[in-house]
Amino acid sequence: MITEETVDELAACLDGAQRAVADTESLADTHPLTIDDAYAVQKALLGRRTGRGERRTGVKLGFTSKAKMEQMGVSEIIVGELTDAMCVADGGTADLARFIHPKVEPEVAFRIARDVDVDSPDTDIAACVDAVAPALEIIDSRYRDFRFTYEDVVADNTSAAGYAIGPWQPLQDVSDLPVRLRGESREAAGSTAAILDGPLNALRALLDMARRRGFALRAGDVVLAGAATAAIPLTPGVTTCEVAGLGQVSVRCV
Ligand code: 0L1
Ligand code: MG
Repeated sequence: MITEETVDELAACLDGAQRAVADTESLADTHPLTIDDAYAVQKALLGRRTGRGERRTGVKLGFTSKAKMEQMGVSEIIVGELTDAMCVADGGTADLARFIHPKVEPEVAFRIARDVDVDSPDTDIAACVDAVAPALEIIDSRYRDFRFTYEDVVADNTSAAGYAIGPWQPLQDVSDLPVRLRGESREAAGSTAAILDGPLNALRALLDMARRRGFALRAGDVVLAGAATAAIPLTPGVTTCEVAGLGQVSVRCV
């Protein structure tokens, strides 16, 4: 385990990169991290954000597709935290100047209805959720050219940079719904089944991670369950995610 001082130093580096909109080198060469180290850096990073007055709004899951897990050589999802500063209203505007090299993913979001007892073996995570919505996630790795190790990306709060949530709908079966992501010049199509064979499985994987990694899941939290297609670059103009039967959400980038 790296020292507390190093945890703070690495969190300051990643925080500085995000705030200065300037990429940084992978940490792997200079600071070989364990996965425990990486989550400690992520926690310190969130502490810096909340210390400046940002409010935590939920969590996001990454590596929820088999293809991405294989590419990274891992077998578990990664979890990052969301804050109100990352939230863009549905139909709202995001300033591209805030980001280094942003990409966007079509996702499904869940809303946690009550505080979750993550340590109880009897907890049924699906029963703690009351709504589901189409969502867009903006990812913006702080590492040069999006080149990172598994530990790097966890330390960097799993590239979390922004999100928008469409109209909340009552919880329903979202295990295999067609998804379309449309930017001004690129688009992608897929299915919610790409998210761990159904986003409810992603919720279950999140509960396991919450137990093992100490994430809180509280009433009102948003959970971004993972991407239904590969990310596309976030570019000027309108980007829309449509999930069949759920609705759509869009952001306009300037
Ligand atoms: O799925 C995701 O939200 C992406 C997680 C981080 C990996 C990346 O930046 O590509
Ligand atoms: Mg994502």
